[in-house]
Amino acid sequence: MVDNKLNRTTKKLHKKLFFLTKKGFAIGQQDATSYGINWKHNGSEITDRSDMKELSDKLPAVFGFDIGHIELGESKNLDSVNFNTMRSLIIEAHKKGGIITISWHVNNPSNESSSWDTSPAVKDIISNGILKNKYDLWIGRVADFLKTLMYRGKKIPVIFRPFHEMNGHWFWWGDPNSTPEDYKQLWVETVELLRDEHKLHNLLYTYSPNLLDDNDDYLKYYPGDDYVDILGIDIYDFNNSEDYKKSLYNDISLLGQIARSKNKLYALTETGLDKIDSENWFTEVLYPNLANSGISWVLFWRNARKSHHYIPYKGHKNASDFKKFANFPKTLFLKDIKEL
Ligand code: BMA
Repeated sequence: MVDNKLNRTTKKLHKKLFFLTKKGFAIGQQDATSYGINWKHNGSEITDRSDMKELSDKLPAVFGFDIGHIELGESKNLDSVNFNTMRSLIIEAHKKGGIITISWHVNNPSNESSSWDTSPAVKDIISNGILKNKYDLWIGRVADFLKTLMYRGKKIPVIFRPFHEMNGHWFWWGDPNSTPEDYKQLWVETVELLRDEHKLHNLLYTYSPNLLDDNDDYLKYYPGDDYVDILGIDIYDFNNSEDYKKSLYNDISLLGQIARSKNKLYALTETGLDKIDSENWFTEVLYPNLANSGISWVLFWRNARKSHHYIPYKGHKNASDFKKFANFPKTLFLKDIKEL
């Protein structure tokens, strides 16, 4: 484990994530309770509305959030979710027995543009570079938020997944905008700030590259066994189910081999087919590749709007396929993981 002072509830979550793979894999969605198609949480009352629940009568087991823009001291994240609402939703999900995972679409510290601004920055943060003071301030704001995620006097376990898809070519922290060595150093310094300086002992650190191209090496940016708790991968279907199935099969098999050799957990940390136009996608494309894969969870991306969503909503033409998937033996929702 990255943190030998991990709190008890986080250790328990880590065990549970191993244990649940004996039954199946947990189902998650990004921003599942923050908003959906044509609705948004109003922030004042606690509700557990979720497109997934409206459709299948089941809440997800894994609740994904993103803290992009917390570093700027803003009140809302990059997708307009208010951080106070996010905190309440995290506490509520944890209280119900849910698993929390947080990604961080952090802005580029060199010019404060978005994560997708590829101006070089990593080399100027690490080893006391010129952006180090700003980065320390930003990590301080991340830590301040994470410290407020408390339930019954204890810090809520969080699966933290920073600097993802580093082998894609779109983020400032990834290829070709940072060398693997610099990326690893940034990761290590980030862990040390959160764990040692800010004394956060409720985080499981997850490394998650994007799907592997032919020449990609899963471990190219891997900061080392002492700095990663969970191995992840993000794989999307871009309307070519044959390619997607191949990637799922090949990449998750490899991920499983690597993870098992290191005795670590592994997960499909982001996936989906935007708008789900193809029939039987959940039951025929996705499920057969995940059923015996050994992953702890799968996280579908967000239901932002009719032109960008990953779970069918009520009345969607492929709604019944998701309902069928939700009743398959290995898909584990909130109720299923609570009973474990
Ligand atoms: C992307 C899209 C964007 C969003 C970003 C962070 O995949 O969904 O609209 O801003 O994730 O959530």
